[in-house]
Amino acid sequence: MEGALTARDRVGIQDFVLLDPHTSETAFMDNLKKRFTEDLIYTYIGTLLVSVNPYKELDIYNKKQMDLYMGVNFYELPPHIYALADNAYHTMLAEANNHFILISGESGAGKTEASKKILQYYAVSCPSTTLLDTVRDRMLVSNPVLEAFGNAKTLKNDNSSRFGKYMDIQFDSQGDAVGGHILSYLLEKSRVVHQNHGERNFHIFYQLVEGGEDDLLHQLGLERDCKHYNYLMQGECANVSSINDKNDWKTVRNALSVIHFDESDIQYLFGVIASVLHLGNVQFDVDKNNHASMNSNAELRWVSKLLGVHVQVLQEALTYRKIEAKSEEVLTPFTVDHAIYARDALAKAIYGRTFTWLVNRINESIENQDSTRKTVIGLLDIYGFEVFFVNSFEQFCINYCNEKLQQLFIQLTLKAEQEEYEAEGIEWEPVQFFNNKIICDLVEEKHRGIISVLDEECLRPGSATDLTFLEKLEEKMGNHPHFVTHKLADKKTRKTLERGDFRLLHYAGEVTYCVVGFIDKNNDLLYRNIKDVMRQSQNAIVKQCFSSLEPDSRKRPETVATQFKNSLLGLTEILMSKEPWYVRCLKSNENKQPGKFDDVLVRHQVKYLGLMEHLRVRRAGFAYRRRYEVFLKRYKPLCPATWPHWRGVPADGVEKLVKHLGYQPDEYKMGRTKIFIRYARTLFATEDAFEICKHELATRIQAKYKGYR
Ligand code: AOV
Ligand code: MG
Repeated sequence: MEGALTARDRVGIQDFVLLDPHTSETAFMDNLKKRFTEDLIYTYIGTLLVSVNPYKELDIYNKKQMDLYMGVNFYELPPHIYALADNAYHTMLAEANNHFILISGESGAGKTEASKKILQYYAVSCPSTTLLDTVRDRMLVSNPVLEAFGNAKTLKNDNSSRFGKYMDIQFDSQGDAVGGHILSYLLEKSRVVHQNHGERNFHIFYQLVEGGEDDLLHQLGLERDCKHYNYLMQGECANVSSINDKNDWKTVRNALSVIHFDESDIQYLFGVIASVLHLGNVQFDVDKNNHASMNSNAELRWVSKLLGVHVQVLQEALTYRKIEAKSEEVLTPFTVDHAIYARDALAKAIYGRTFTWLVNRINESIENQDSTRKTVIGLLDIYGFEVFFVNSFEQFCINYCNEKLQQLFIQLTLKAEQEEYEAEGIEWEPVQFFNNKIICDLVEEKHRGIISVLDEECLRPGSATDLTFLEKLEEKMGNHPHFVTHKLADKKTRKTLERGDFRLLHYAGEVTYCVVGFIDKNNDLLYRNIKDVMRQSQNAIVKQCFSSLEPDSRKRPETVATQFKNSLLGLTEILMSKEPWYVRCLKSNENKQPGKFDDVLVRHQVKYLGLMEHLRVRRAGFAYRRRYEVFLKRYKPLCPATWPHWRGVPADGVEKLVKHLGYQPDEYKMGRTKIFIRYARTLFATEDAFEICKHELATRIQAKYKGYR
């Protein structure tokens, strides 16, 4: 039919590798958009899955779909997150090794949703025994609990992850999901005491205030209205249309019982949450000596009651600093600013440590007790790259983390490719990537990187300030191509920078960081006497959180940035020991608008995520590779010698098959276990021939059956 659109024209091509070998970025974008318009949000680049956030519910995540994808070859069905999950799973089982799925993309691109879908797929689809169902239930419900405590509304995403999460899902040799383990990374604690306009504190606070039962609120001394609480109102957006705190409260409450929280745990846990809300309302007065003073007011009494510490002791800890001088203890009164600082530091510490406690408790409940060998699939869902109007220490850490993951992606894709060609005895031409190692080094290099400079300033007693930190950076980084400040900039760029800023040219774009608060946040100091008081707490969670071995108090604790750097190093090692799968999430538009595809925004992400380069790498030597058995199984109807059965060695069958199809010698190479096909068009032609053949076969079979009737 002339003029009519074929299905392929309409829905695009489901694997970019099958596009014309000289695919331009424009053709790439056209394909992505075409598919997105048809609600086809997934497209492959080989085995990598590209996902574009549709910002609307699609009817593609249900049991029926899960069943459809179970055990099916990657390319037989439309691209789907289930297909990737299923392939990782079956490869893990077949090869008895560990895998991980790296989900990346900027804030709001769909990482957390993708990771939930994968976990659901494993929990629902894998074989199971009744005994294990409870572990799976617990793994599933750990999600809403951790999201309640670790996610928040930001300007980018109404459910933004404010911590990094790596979850190992453990499988036994039968393929049963038998347990899990979660590692969490740097929670954005500063959010507890401060939120920017249009943002919220962590969800759990609103859930408790909006959804908590009357009795519970009464016991915690809370009013059912967020506007009473300073820590909830700074962003002036307690109510968000996309969030139903009341319902979410029910989900979380129910989940807590599934993971075996008893009534006393619940009391203590929400005692902590409520104590933070009351702390935020504690105010200080100035006395005649310009020192902070306070009456033991109702809010303070609630904090003391909920934390189980004496009110006077608490009051003293919030208004005086205890310094040990020789054998004496000296109490130095705080100014109001200091007292506010100490109060906020306490709120952050209680919340941060409780979050860690919660992760540990969840781990206990999803842990698999038996010691038989297990293989794992690790799911990595971290906070995505983010740029706000004002960016601070938190964005610096988050964006550094994304920089590290991009580096890992680069290393693994190149490494994997090289190793595969080598193992199969195939020669190849490497493709050049933009290597962001230069930016990772700029941030993390020992003695020279930004984190080292920051740590040095944090350790320098007395006169170090955020601005001296900036000066040191200017001295050290000088003419680094990815670093600029007002002082170092040329005339044009200078206009876009304030004096207290430094700008990094990240792989994903420029970010201007305001240095204010870097030193404090990196030090994350909590005065000793406050810690001592918390150690006496009658609230079992708080007591436990503060009693665990404190590092030697004479040694300086590691700074926040250094701890984070080391934990990312640990994560990289964990991941490097496993087989990678990738989901690259793209944000379709900045306004969370359903079905809107912003070309400029998407193109930018395609660029910095290196998708075109990845495509080129996939093609550099050979666009496609398939194990001989798999290739033969699919295409054997195309050759009389292999259809319906090939009884010899699969490689010989494949050789016969491709010769019959007329493959030219330059079009393919026979590796040790796989056939490598150089051009996509070759496979494309084979695929087309297969479609026709399938159709003919089906028609013949139908005709045959008709004959019987
Ligand atoms: P993120 O994890 O990548 O951001 P999310 O996974 O939280 O992003 O997605 C943001 C929002 O986009 C979700 O709350 C959904 O409304 C919508 N969304 C994402 N994926 C889908 C999908 N497959 N189908 C329908 N809607 C979707 V961040 O945690 O901020 O880096 O730090
Ligand atoms: Mg997220």
